[in-house]
Amino acid sequence: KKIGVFDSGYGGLTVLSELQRILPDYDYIYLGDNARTPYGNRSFEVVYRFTLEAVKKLFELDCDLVILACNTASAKALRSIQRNDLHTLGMDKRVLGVIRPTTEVVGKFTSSGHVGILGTKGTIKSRSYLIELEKFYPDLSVTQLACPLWVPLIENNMHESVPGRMIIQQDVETLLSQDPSIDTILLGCTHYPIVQPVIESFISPDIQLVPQGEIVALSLKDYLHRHQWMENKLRKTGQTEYYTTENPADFDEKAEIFMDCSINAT
Ligand code: DGN
Repeated sequence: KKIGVFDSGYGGLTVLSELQRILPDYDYIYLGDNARTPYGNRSFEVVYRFTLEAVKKLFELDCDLVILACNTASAKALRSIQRNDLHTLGMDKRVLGVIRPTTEVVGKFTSSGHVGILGTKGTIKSRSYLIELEKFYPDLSVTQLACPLWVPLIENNMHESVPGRMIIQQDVETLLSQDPSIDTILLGCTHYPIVQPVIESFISPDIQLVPQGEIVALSLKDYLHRHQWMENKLRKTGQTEYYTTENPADFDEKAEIFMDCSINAT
């Protein structure tokens, strides 16, 4: 059995890279729903339907464990799939998201106790981070901001252009103006590690940016350690296959923005 990694587009590749680095022995299948990306502005029902289709496809491709490497899908679809669909799709299968593992550790990065969260409109409006953080770190002061233009900028490789940089800087400054005590910014969208160098070029070095890839990979490592029945059935040949719902040649070309290696998608 393989580990499925799903995102609405390319963003989940930043999580996949960290999974491959930290857990290199397992076999992965990446699925990007590039034909219907972005999910950021879509309704709850639509994100749920699309994500469920992706999970079913990954189960058919022999993945018994699927990571929703997309905050929007994790915020809007994960709970419903876990509650309503898993028992019909197979009790021996699991679907995990990226929000819970991130919120479990994010409080450890801050000394001021003031954290900022950047994400898509869907993630921010769902309030999932606020709800989860409240459970783990009730004293944390959390300010969140939606950055609806970032995913299209990144997917079109425009994030380093002058207008791209201006938009990114403006959003980060808006967040910081809402709470100047923020010392930690969570990049709550799997696309955003791509713009980390852009943010670092203008932000104070005292502010820490927290991408999710490594956090999710370490959390999966821990999960597999605690769930040996799942770990035992995972194939370990260190291979990854890539699937897209759009044109595979386009996927291969753009994926290079997100990964160091070149790939060959189906
Ligand atoms: N990468 C997705 C996330 O983490 O929310 C967002 C992609 C999108 O469809 N907007």
